[in-house]
Amino acid sequence: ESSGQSRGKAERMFRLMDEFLKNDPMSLQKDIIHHVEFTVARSRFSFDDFEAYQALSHSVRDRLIERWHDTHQHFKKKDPKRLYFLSLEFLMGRSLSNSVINLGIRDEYADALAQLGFEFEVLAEQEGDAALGNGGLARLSACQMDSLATLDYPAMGYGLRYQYGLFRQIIVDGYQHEQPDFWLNFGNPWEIERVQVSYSVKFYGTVEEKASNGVKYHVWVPGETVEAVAYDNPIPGYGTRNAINLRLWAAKPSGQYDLESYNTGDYINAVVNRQKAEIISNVLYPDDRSYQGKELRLKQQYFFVSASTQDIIRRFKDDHDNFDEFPDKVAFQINETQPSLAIVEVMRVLIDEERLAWKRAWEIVCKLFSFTSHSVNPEGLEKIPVDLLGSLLPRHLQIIYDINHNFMEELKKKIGQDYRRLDQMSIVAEGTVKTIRMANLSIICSHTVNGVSRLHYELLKTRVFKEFYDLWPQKFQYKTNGVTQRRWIVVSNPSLCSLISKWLGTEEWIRNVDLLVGLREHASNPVLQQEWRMVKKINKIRLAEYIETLTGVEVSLDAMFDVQVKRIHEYKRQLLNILGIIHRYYCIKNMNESDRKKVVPRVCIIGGKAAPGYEIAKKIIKLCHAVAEKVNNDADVGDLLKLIFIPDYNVSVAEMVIPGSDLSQHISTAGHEASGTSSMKFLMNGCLLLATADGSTVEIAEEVGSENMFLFGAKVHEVPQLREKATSEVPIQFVRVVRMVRDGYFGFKDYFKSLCDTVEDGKDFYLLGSDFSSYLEAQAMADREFVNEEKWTRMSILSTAGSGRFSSDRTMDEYSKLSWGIQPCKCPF
Ligand code: B1H
Repeated sequence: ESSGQSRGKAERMFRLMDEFLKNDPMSLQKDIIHHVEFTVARSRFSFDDFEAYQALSHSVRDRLIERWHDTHQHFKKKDPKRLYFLSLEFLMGRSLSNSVINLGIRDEYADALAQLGFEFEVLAEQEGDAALGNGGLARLSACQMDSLATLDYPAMGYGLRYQYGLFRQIIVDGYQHEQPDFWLNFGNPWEIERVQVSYSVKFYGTVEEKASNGVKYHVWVPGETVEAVAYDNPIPGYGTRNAINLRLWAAKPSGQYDLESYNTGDYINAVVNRQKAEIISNVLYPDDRSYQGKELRLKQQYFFVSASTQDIIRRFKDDHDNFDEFPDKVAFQINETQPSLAIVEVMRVLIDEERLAWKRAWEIVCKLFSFTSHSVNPEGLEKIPVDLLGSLLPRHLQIIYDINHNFMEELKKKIGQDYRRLDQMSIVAEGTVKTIRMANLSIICSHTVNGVSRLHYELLKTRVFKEFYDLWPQKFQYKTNGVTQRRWIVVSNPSLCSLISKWLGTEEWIRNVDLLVGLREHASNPVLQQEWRMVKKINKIRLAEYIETLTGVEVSLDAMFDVQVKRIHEYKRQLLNILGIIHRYYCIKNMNESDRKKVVPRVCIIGGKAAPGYEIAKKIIKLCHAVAEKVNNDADVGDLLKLIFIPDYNVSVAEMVIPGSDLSQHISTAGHEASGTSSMKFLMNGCLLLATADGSTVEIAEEVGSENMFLFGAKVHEVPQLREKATSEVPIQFVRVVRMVRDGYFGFKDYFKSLCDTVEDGKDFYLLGSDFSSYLEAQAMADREFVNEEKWTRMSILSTAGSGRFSSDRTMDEYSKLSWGIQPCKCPF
């Protein structure tokens, strides 16, 4: 074909396409019905809500794909420097509402559905969550993808397509049980399977040294090969045509046949064995922050890193014939240490496959990577046993040793024979089990190391990575985390969204969240206040109905809804919350009738999953249920106090719980929460924060003013001394509530013993006892303010107004300018 002919063909196709995707309600109706009949293959005369949801999603998917193709073409044409965001976890949640809102066609779809006799909200509820992650780190990745798309950054996410996401939590007799999350069983309209985009990933085997023309090189002869197949998930930006890609890899048996076993006649076993390859992407590890040195986990890490690296290098080589420009066109972001083998993999490809000299390859690698740490605990850092790494990835271990050798030599020149320090900074940790320190590898090979809040950055500099900070202060930065206001206000709280737009006179804050400060001047306006309370009421009704269907407990809408939802961890101190509730219960029980009239009614809501092997966290969940059982059925208490545990807390549950809460708790022991991001979502939704000065809350207080929050507890610098103290001054109230649990007041005496032991004087590592008095004071303060409607509402409005800094839009702009060196690349409409 001549170029003229092919252009003619392209134009004709473009015209056909142009007619295809119209967004008026009539066209949308036709389109939905078309998908009912031909995609879902149900009769257009009879389909249920779930089938309607499927058809609707496919119709939306078509529109996503259109923009996603155009964005891809545009990036290819412009060839900007691109960001590749590598993360082993993405907590995307549901896609339908978010997609139609970002595409700007929500109302059109709602109209179209209404005419077909369906309600958009009802269909949206049919969707299950994509829960390919554990908690904050994973949801952060999801928020950041939304911001990157919205801000037109030429970015792409890479991760693993787990067959089973995070376990479902069910509660039986107050105990947590885990069930598999079969999220793909009913199909997933939000992904595009790309069977033709696949790469071989090698494992095990041996390394051979070869030479050509006197130059030595290494050949890795693998013992196993697995195929990585791409599944693309379009991520639409808001108010832009750009839709970027989240590429998740699934493991499939390799296409390379093992002739031997086929020829020996064991055909059935050969096929069955090949199928085992798929195990790699089967299941997400449910423990956040604990490393167990499991081979399968390491295989997952390398599998996704190798496929992504091959994909990135192939894309670069399509348009470039040498690697000189590689660092000008490519930025790698390493989310925590799990993807850090990418560093070694790029090094390996450059020297072994592209045959660059070590020095040249190393220069390139040093310009590519930026690493974000989310950790605060040096003991929690990822360490991979050398034996494990050496058997699974023999060549990588050699390269790590070489990198470490060079680094140690350099370091000796700088600091001399300071063996203690050399030892701490080495990538290889000697000991009974020799291990590779992934954080050291990441820091040494990255040009920037980011913390996730200012406080976290201070801890990285002075404790976690002190030795490295002293060596390379310029590498260390922080980018305070943020969340996307699209999902956390526009999607999850439509009433608040309309109210904000009305009072600001614009919807522009959805793209430029700083405009929320405009609410400040109206914070005392009685009309806004009235409307603001109305919105809160609507959301509380929705939450109360959910609670009632789920637990059978009826809650009063006049009560303060006090919420703590996050993963269950000792450092997050859900136990402090529960002990505070026991104290409140004790007080109510011991009051006379007239004092009871003055009690501010509370609905205490706790939700979150415990890692399956985390015994103490599981006991906290059981304690919550045991206390709830007693309190909720006590006639003396009535509506004054209710305790609700919300099972299976996940992204879609969060979207309902957060808008419906009055107060939220972020009460980690200072210095243990690197950032915390749920606080930001609550803040945006006008919920007041009861919090310790930890991670992001310190910066939140600077934005909204500490007078608009309930802050309490020991400060970071006080924590070490408090721990040192042989016995601290633990208040009588604390001793009493722990005693009640210990003595079996809530039953299960033996079961709760080890839980009570964790907070005994002298062993109370997370300082529940020493923070208890100030916690109760902060709670009492919240009670006092809550009855002052005018003041509470003003504080609530000021919270939303002060939340602008905590948008992931700001975070992504900072990373782009200061760490990645990328610029927006906007696809024309
Ligand atoms: C956070 C993790 C994490 N910090 C390892 N560390 C994991 C580490 O599966 N793993 O191996 C999983 C998760 N996650 C959280 O990151 C912090 O605790 C939060 O404070 C922070 O807000 C969040 C996002 O930065």
